[in-house]
Amino acid sequence: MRKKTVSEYIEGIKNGNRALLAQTITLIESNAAKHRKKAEAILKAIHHLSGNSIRIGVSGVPGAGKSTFIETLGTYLCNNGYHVAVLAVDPSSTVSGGSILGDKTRMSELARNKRAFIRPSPSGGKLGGVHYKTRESILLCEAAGYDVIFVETVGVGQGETEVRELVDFFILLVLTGGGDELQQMKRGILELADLLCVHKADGNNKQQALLTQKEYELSLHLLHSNQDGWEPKAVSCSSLDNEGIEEIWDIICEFKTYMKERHLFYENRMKQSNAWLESLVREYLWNSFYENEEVKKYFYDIKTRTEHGSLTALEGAYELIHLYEKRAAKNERCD
Ligand SMILES: Nc1nc2c(ncn2[C@@H]2O[C@H](COP(=O)(O)OP(=O)(O)O)[C@@H](O)[C@H]2O)c(=O)[nH]1
Ligand SMILES: [Mg+2]
Repeated sequence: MRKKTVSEYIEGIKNGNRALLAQTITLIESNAAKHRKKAEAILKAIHHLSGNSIRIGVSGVPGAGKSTFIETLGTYLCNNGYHVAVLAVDPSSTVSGGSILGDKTRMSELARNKRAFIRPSPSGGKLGGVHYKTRESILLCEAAGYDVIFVETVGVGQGETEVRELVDFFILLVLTGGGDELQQMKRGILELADLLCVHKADGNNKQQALLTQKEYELSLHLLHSNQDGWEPKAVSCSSLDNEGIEEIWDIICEFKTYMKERHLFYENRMKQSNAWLESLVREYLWNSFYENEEVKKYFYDIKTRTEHGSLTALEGAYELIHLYEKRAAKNERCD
């Protein structure tokens, strides 16, 4: 297949071409240096078209029903005129083996919808968390005209914090289980949620789900009692029976209005953008350090010497940094 030019990718995204959007995401997820330049040019060109969406994180343990929930809410939104993009991080290799297929199958209705775009990305061997290019993918989806973006991640402690940094609204799906479950849930994770949803509130489980919801309501209220801003809510819903889904969308709309009225919506995005800037610089310096010829040449030698005690870790680190700086200065002179 002929390689596409940067302008072809950009045009494709602007026209909302789903195949080209998917190809662009593949390009930005690539680590190859030749792709990096193209990816940068595309992101720069579409940046002014991004930002116009509500970014929603959905987290929960494997099997909590995240994909099914997104499918039901996403289909409802498509039927109401929205364009929905789903960025699902797939922990297949580490958890269930091949769940990319599972996710696609479970979101089959949404996947067929012309107003929806579904993109599973590998989590890169990490358990939970987001793909390290999910933020860029969000921007691309927005530029392609998607106004509701879901980011699905498996929650295992780490995942929630990462996805919180990327989204405006964070939904945590939990299952019934009563007090024990609540006890086990780390307070830190509970604090991240804007909405806690007791999922699968149907059939024999409905009553128990309502009780669990009450317990969560109480804990969220206690957790939040001294803070300003949005007070997290607890609800219950069933994606299979399509119950409580519209109400959840109403809460998200209420949140958006609440945050915008208080100028907190964009303030939050600005904070996220600053954190992103720092993390990009960190990533750049990290790569530049480990790709440095002198560092590569002496790294294992220095590491072995620190392991054997002939060099302290501090001395070893300074020696490496010194080698790095010397080589970087030499490269600069040659440029
Ligand atoms: N009873 C019930 N089961 C559900 C509901 N939503 C999802 N499930 C089931 O829970 C299982 C896991 O769902 P899935 O969406 O793949 O969970 P994920 O791993 O969190 O994405 C599947 O067998 C679903 O059919 C629901 O609202 N009620
Ligand atoms: Mg899933």
